Parts: sequence; structure tokens; C-alpha cells
Amino acid sequence: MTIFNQYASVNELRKLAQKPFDLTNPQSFNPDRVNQFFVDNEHFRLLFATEQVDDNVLDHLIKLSEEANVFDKMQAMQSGEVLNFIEGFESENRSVLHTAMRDFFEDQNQSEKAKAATKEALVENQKLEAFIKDNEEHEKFIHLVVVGIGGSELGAKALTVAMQHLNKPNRTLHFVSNVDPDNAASVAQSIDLSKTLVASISKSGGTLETLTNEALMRHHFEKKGLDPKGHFIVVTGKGSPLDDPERYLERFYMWDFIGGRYSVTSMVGGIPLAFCLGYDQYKEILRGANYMDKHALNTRDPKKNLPLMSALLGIWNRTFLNHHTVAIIPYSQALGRFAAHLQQLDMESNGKRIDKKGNAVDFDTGPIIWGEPGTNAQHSFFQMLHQGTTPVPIEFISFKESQYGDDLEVQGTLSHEKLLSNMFAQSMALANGHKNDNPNKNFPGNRPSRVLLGKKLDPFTLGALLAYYEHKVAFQGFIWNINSFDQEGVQLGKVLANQMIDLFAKKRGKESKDYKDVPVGDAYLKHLESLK
Ligand code: G6Q
Repeated sequence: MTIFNQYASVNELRKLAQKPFDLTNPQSFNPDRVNQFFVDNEHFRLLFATEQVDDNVLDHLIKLSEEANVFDKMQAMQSGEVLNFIEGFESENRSVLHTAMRDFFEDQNQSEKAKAATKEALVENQKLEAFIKDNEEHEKFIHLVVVGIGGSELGAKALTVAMQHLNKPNRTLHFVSNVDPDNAASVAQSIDLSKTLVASISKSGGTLETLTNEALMRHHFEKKGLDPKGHFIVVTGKGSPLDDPERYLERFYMWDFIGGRYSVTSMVGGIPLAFCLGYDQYKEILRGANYMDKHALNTRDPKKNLPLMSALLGIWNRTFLNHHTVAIIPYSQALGRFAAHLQQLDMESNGKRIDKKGNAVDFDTGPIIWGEPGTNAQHSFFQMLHQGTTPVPIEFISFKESQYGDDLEVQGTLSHEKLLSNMFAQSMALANGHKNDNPNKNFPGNRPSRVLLGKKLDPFTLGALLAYYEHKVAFQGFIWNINSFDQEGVQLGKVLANQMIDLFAKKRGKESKDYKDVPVGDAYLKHLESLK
């Protein structure tokens, strides 16, 4: 039996899950409940009256967090203890120190490992500040193209989109991630390459898509008679195949204790964010993330710890109420790419089927994460969320104030008020449902959701929001006792893709020494060939 299933609270929670709180009962889902079921810190408030929990369930969820020693594990993580491992089997066997990348402010972590990591991060940040300020002075580059994929793209993209309203004038940012050549071609053809900086971002320095796209981008520069060396910088691991002074104007580093999906506050996010917003605004993002790191670690009352409470509610929905998916619905256009980042963060971290001892888990772990911003989503898939056969717990995110403050009263209310009204209305409608004799107009209700509210989406808040989700995911992994920090599941596809690539190479007369016959792959290629 896994450790998780040995916790006394798990047994109790399984019993309680037989009869979860009924949100359709107007007596129990009332203003008192809304006023009782929330947790907040100085910057956020998490409202969860619309989750199927009562005090008894919450008490047992808190016991679960105690049995799982979540704070010891959070302390171990932030101190650089080796947590990324599977006991007794070959695994990455590393520390997990993304929090050290932003520990530049008060109350710094005192462990030697964390301090050493922060010191290294500081060097990179100083290099970044000098590079960005020099470019601002001389306006050499106004366009930035980031070449990177997965963790070397998604988070940076989500955050730069979220902060677009603060972009320096004239700056444009583009991402080339897909090995589809149209991605690079469309970017290269849309900007003046003589004013363009390209940042290749790859921790390993060996990712097929990134190496290919870098070569493609260099080719586009050469075609215009420009020397790529004067335009390319790199973010990579020290000693990686890309760590080559001959190829780049400047090299920035990251380390093996920073997982790709946890790398936004390293140079991976630092380069694009500082290029677009300026270094000082980027530092505010770090400050916000650091604030949430301290909150997650030091707020030892689980009822006051936002990421922990969110983690526990998520475990209740997933492992005990058996909901398979979670929709992230920001009522914030700026967070248009945020769900895509959280999809990787959560699913690559907690999409695991063995525990840390290598045993198959006998309970459900990470859910399917997806989402789009509201209100647009209401006009798209919300039909299914209200009346479909699969209940989908929702995490709403919204802010009291808009970013631009450029709003208009139309028919008695501001657009921002209409936005917030819609979000609260959805949360209430999903919870309450609506009885109607016409089955087509009947809403079953009891569809859980929670609302994370912030004051305004500025750099500090964005950094804190990022870290809130990083810690929610980490707390869940600690409780399930799975390794949230590796990603072996993506390897097999990569191996087969390389074998397929060799089939294409062979057809071009360029057979590699590792060539393997892949009969099924051959069959696919024949389909391609037969297309007229
Ligand atoms: C993230 C994953 C993965 C990784 C990419 C890019 O946690 O490890 O998405 O970020 O495969 O890897 P490189 O940065 O090494 O190119």
C-alpha cells in the first residue's frame, strides 16, 4: 500500500466523500457560507464557498497535510535538499531550487545550498541588468525572438502576454518554438532582422526543435547579409552543447536544479520579461514570487496558507470526489496564455502513476488541466460545464481593478464590473444549479469552483500568482508522495521521433549510424508519399 493510503485522514475522507456537501441547498449555500469559506493574505483572497466541503472535510484535509508533513517538505525543497528522485531507481536525483532564483529580498533562506544558488542567480541577474540597460541606451535591438520550447517557452510567454500593457515603446517579442518551419518563417518575415535579437533558450542545449529553429533563424539572418553572431544570445546550462562563446554575443546560465516548467524566474523568463518591461519591472515579478514563496513556507496554519488550501481542495476534488479535470478560467484577458503554462506546470509535474518508492499508486493523481479566459469561454464550452455529463471543477482568477483603467460606463456599469459580475454569476450558477420541469432547462448544480481574487494584475501580483500555482502543485505532490519534478513520460516519444527522423534522412541518402528499421514508421511514410 502507498504511504498516501496509509494516512488515517485518507480513510476518513473517503467516507466523507460518499456524501459531499450539497451546494444546491439554498439553506446551506448562503451569505454566511460565503463569508466563512475564504482564506487570504495581503495580496490575494481565495473564496471557496462554492466547493463541496464543510468544516469536517476541511479539518480532515488539514489533518492530511499534517500527516504528509507538507511544511517539512516545503522547507526541504526551498533549502535545496534532493527531492527530485525515485528511491532505489535511476532518476534525476537533484535539488529543486527555483525559489532560490528570486530570494534576493528579506528573510533569505539560510541553507548553504540555497544561498549558493541565489548567489549564482544574482550574477546572472546583474549580467541581465547590464545587458538590458545597455540596449535601452543604444536601442540596438527593438525586436526579440525567443527560440525555445516547453518549459523554455510556455511560462515566459504567459507572463510576457500578461504584462504587455507595461511594454517599453517600440518593443516587439516573438516566440519560435514549433519545429514546423512556418513558425520561424512567419516571424523572420514579419520583422526587421537588423534590429532583432534572438535568444536561444535551452537548458540541455540538445532539444531538437530549438537546435533546428536556431539554425533556421541563423539562415534567415544570413540570407539578409547579416552576421548572426552579432544578434544571438543563449540561455543554457553550463557546459551544454550551446555553451559556446564563438556562437553568441552573450551567454546566460541556468542549472540542473531549475526544472524547465519552474524556470520562469530564471534567465528563461528574465530575458524576454526584462527586454519588454525593463529590468526594474522584471525584478518586481521576482519580488512577488518571493513573497508567495515565504507565504507558502512560513504560514504554518493551513487555513491561512493559500497555495496549501488550494492544493487540498484540488486533492478533495480529484482523489476523493473523482473529478478528472480542472478548468482554469481567468476573467482577465491578460492571462490569456496562463492556462497553457499551468497545463504544463501541473500535468508534467503531477501526471505520475508511481510514488517516490517506485510503487504504482492506488489513487488518482494530477488531473487534466485546461482553460481559456472568461467571458469568452462562456460563449464556447460553458454549456458542457453546466449541463454536460462530466462535472469539471473550475479555478476562476480575477482582479478588482483593470490593468489599463481605461473603461467606460455603458448602461450603468463599467466593463470591468460586467466582467466580474459574469464570473461570480458562473460560480453561483454552477454551484446552485436550477430546477426546471423542462429537462432541457434543468441545471443539476453541485459543480465545484473557487475564485482567486487579487487587487490588480501588476508585476508583483503576477510573480506571486505564478508562485502560488508552483506551490499548489508542489504541495499536492508532497501529499500524494509522488515526484513532481521529473518528466520521464516525454522521453519515449522523443526516441521514436528520432528514429522516424532517421527514416526521412535515409530517404535523402543521409543514413545515420544509429539507424533502426521502424516498419510501422515506414508504413506511415508510404501514406505520405501516396498523397497526391
Ligand atoms: C519542463 C520540461 C520540458 C523542457 C523542454 C525544453 O519541465 O523539462 O518542457 O523545458 O523540453 O528543454 P530544454 O530547455 O532543455 O531545451
